[in-house]
Amino acid sequence: FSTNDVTVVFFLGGPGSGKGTQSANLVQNYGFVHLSAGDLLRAEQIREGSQYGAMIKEFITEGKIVPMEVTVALLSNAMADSLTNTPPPPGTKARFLIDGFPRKLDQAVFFEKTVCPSELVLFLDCPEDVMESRLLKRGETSGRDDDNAASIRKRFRTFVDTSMPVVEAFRAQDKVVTVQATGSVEEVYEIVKAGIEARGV
Ligand code: UP5
Ligand code: MG
Repeated sequence: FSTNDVTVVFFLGGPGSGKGTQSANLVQNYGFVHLSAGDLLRAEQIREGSQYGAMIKEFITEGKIVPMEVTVALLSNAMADSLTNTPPPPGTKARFLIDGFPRKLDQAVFFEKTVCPSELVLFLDCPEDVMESRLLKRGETSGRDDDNAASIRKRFRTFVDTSMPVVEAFRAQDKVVTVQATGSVEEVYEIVKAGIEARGV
């Protein structure tokens, strides 16, 4: 597909900051197609015949970042599938909300060069104690391999060391809308909406 046909918004924030939750609202009200890199990796992990299943499980449990070739291929395939199966109305661009990616500087550079540059970056800012209690609570029922205290610690570490520099790099390009993510789901969404509308995306 051509980059002229799509608008890409990256949705970043620490583990448990609320990216998935807020994405659901954005899909409803702003016509985004939501692509969660983590969801795509988890689907690939359990796909019959995938050569990456064991590797993905290990990386996710350890809170490490899966090699970008795998993630970028999953994302660009999902974008192409969406454009084929549910093309946007004539004369409009498809709008992709890419949740939880890029998590490392080289991924950001590679994706923007080979797939599509981003228009905007939404960043959910949330303290670790809030994220931890959300994730431990979700872990009671989620079945996710990484919703346990040991994996959560590792995910936080990776986020600070490796993923925050991505946010900072986009901030230097004035692409970031930062949203305090500690309020209720509804309160956070109001701030997200205001940020998007202020940028006209
Ligand atoms: N909740 C949400 N908002 C709330 C609020 N305002 N008040 C109270 N509760 C709130 O929310 C988490 C929980 O909090 C839920 O129970 C929710 O109800 C509640 P959610 O919306 O799921 O938060 P989210 O930010 O999406 O958290 P998630 O755990 O999905 O974030 P991660 O970034 O850790 O997970 P992701 O799936 O993106 O990645 C998982 C792993 O995949 C990574 O650690 C990595 O190993 C791998 N990965 C890669 O290698 N590369 C990638 O590009 C992407 C992922
Ligand atoms: Mg998520």
